[in-house]
Amino acid sequence: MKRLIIVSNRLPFALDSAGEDLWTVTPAVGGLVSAVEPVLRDRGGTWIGWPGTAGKIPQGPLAEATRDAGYNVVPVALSGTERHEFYYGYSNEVIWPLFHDLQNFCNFEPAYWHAYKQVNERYADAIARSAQPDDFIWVHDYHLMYVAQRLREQSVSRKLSGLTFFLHIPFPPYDIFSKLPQQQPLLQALLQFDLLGFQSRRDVRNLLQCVRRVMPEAKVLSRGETHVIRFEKRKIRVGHFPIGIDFDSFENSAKSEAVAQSSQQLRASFPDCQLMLGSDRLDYSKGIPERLRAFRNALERYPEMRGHVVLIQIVVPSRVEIPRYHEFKGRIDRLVGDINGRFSTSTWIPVQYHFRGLDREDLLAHYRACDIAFITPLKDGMNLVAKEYCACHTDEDGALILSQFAGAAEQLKPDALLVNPYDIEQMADTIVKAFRMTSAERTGRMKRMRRMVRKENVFWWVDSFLAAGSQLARKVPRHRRTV
Ligand code: GDG
Repeated sequence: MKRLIIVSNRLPFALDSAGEDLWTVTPAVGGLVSAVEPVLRDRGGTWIGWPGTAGKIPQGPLAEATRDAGYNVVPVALSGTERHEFYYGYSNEVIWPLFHDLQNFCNFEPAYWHAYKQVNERYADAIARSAQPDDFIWVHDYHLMYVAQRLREQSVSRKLSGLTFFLHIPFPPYDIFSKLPQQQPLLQALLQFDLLGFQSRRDVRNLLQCVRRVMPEAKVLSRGETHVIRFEKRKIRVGHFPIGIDFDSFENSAKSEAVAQSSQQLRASFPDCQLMLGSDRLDYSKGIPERLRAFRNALERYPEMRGHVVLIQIVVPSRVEIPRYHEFKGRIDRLVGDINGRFSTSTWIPVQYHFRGLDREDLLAHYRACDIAFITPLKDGMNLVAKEYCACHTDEDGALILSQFAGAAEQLKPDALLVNPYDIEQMADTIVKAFRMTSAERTGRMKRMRRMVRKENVFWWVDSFLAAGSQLARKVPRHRRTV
């Protein structure tokens, strides 16, 4: 088995200074960490990333934080300015909104691109220092799309057996991607990897379309679901690898006595009510205002729901340093205030709103207690919350309302209730449909969704990606040229 080297923007925890020589270690929250951490813990290897603190890295606290991790950690140091322009700037004010089709939210500040390249080169240098020829190098996500360019330029990649990349967020269609000032160098950099993995067929389709339009010298060859791009005398494989969750771990924890008790307590706090759950990082791509407006619309148009349904909305603080995120929180606060102000009675408050992360046990208790999950991203690479909700419904009850623009919709669509997050009335009607759904129908749907989530779990995801990566050394089959 090859040694696995994971490279991501951040390490799976953050070191924070709590005074002179005092450091706190906070586990990172988010989809990438939830998916990759159990895998590396299971197989061992190395994780390269930023440890969450600007400037010099405190070696003692870092060693302490990673002593029992089960894998090695290689920190990448970034200055405050680099962090600002690379992370908040290019990654989160250009790529994140653009790749979620929200081009009006982009700030195409030229300095951000220079910082992005420079910081990517820093990560590339860390890879060059840590990797051995036989290692499997797996670079993750939109912050690090330029890393392989540097490794190729320095001919380091020739010594490595395979350089692979997985994009956790969606890849946009050409009409959107073509707004990016750096469309050509960015695509060229992506084509320096040997394997490019995406969450869904939609993303693969979009990437191939962009390559055809922006890089006419590259040839796209496809056979069924296998795609190869020939570029600069190299072959780059492209595929979709829908990310999964550690199903057994969620299921077992959800069955535990502690989670069962918290879940019962939660249910008992809302007698005669169906509980509906939304749980997201604070992000405008997650469709939280649209969800609240749909809930308000349902309460307006279906008065029989008043007093009988509660929306529990958890918003985990994220990227609050970016002004747009701060304003966005204000919007959510006002909508929650409006709904609760208009509809609350002395015995019922329609929206329970938490602006904080819950600990894992509490989160699982919420998954287990809620009759309906209401997940409405405007666009999402996958959306793990949808899968975690299914894994925790060990009673095989529970309805899932899911945006048609979440990557997870491709896998869950026969049994999830799919909605267009821009269609407020359709979402409101779907809430009512889930609210009225018979127990037999919910169970049938939940059973099938759980079967899929259990089978295509995070270990299946890693295995399929590694299997595709290990074919790199072999001869690529002849492909039909597609236009
Ligand atoms: C990116 C892509 C893709 C949520 N609330 C709490 C909490 N969480 C955890 C969930 C879940 C994760 O955060 C969120 O994952 P998502 O997939 O929903 O979203 P992103 O963070 O945007 O992730 C996404 C993912 O990468 C993986 O490829 O699916 O499309 O955007 O695991 O459990 N965790 C804790 N407390 C909370 O309150 N502890």
